[in-house]
Amino acid sequence: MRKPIIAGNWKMHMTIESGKAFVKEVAASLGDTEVEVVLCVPFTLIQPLSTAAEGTPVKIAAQNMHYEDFGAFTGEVSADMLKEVGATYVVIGHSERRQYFNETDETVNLKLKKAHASGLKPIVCCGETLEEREAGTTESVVKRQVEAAFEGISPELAAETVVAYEPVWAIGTGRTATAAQAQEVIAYIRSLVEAKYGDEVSEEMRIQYGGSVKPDNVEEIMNEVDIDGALVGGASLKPDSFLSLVNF
Ligand code: G2H
Repeated sequence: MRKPIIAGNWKMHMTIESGKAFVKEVAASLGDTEVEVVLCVPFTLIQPLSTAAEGTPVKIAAQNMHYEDFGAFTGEVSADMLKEVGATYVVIGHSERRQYFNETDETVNLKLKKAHASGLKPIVCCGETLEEREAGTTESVVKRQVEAAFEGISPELAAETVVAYEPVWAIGTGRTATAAQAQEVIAYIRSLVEAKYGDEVSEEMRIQYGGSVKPDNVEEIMNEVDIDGALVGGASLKPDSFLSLVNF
């Protein structure tokens, strides 16, 4: 049985004060949730929110990292640095990183290896653009991204990796993939994992859907057999809305 994972991706939003208040409010309402609850926050919020979330089910994630341990990489942050300030998870290869910051399949793979080596739990993103979907290349694009990401990753570490399928055309556009569309691609991703690692790993791996998930569509999405969670941007910025997602 895979534990559902609902992750809020705050992107470049929130402050230390609003973030702390958010964590307090959400944690107070969570109780003994069966869901893994993660907040992917800007770098500057990781330490204060990790402290605020201590003793609660809320886990804090970074939205990016560098794949080297240290060095002359102005503006970058390493996996060990993220661990040091309390991050549990790290998002790798979000489409906005791929689109605006030159993230490639190769850097995604290097980051995935480094995250695991440092004891951070990676959430690896993949997904096709609108042009790619319309050209009928969704599966080949996702296959390329997933195979590149997991190059050289052991079965044990693959099983501990979370994959987020986020079709780029559904991100922040209000245009959600239907639950059936999301299920179709996520089942395909699981089949790729099975082909590479076998049954056990593919059954264990959690795969999220992301792209305009909201309180009114989360249940339908989570009801799909291969979908184990959601990576949510806009609808994760208000405690009420985020709680509705967690309580799908
Ligand atoms: C996709 C998602 C969060 P939104 O980027 O990763 O954002 O829910 O706003 O589409």
